[in-house]
Amino acid sequence: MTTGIHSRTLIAAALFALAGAASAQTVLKLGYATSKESHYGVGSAVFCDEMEKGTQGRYKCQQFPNSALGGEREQIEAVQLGTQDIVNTSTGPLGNFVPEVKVVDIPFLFRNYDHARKVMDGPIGQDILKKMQAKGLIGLAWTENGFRHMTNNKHAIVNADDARGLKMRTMENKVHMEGYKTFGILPTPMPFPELFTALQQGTVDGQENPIPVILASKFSQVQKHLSLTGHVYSPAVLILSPAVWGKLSEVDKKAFVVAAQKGGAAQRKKVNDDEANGIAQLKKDGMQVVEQVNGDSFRKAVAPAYANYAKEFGAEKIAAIQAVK
Ligand code: EAX
Repeated sequence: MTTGIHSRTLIAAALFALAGAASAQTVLKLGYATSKESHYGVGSAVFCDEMEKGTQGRYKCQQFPNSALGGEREQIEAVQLGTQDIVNTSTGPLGNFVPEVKVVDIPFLFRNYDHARKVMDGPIGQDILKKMQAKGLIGLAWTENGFRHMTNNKHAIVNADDARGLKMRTMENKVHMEGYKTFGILPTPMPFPELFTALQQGTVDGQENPIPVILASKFSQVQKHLSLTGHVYSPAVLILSPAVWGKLSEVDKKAFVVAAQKGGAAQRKKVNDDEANGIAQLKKDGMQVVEQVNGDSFRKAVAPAYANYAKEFGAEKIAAIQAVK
């Protein structure tokens, strides 16, 4: 009798353990700079859904929008350390971790969205994604932040000369800062979470960001002028911690990558929508918008910086990116 009860207890315990294993779910912390409704939020939501489905619910996300886990540099650091699992981040501070990324941050390198997306999805972009691994970061897929435009509180910017002397917040990105100096801008690097207050208090005259960020962060409340300078493309990327990646089966690894690619596609689609509808909204919100910027004046100003870029990244590399049709 005693043995009977004992074995029944064992069987029950074994069944309980099995059920536990089947329903075990790992919750991964995913952070990004802007709101849940923004392009980052849309892309992250699709990634999370697809990742959960693709792993039959073994993995799911807990999302931390609005820089709740810190600035992008801090979040990349945390993912590298494994204290955060995933970040959907612009390449802004990423070149400080993975130098190979920096080449895609060169101003006026990409002609338009089509060109930029082709490069990121092609061999050059995919090669950069793989390079992250050696630095303790798993680049799952490129997402997107968008072409950056200037806003400020002083005056309209039509020509590069109009930007001269403006104190502008930039990302913590040397490639940008070097380029922007050729416009006469005084670049002031600052983490994104400090930006709204800095604009509000006039610590800086302006900033530059894609339309989806300007919209989501309500910069129209603290900035009068917007110029569609499109002076640089801002890629973004879903990065996973190697601590998580190392535990995934080959099948789950594939599911994460496919989910990230779908997230990236959704994020780009939201960027398209914001580009199409956002400018009208920002005008409604009171911004003065210069749509016809003298792009040639900016390209001419930045040309001398290309000599340094060529020295740092190789003229062939830059030419190879420009040559993508
Ligand atoms: O990634 O820091 C920035 O200006 C970024 O464009 C923004 O946080 C979204």
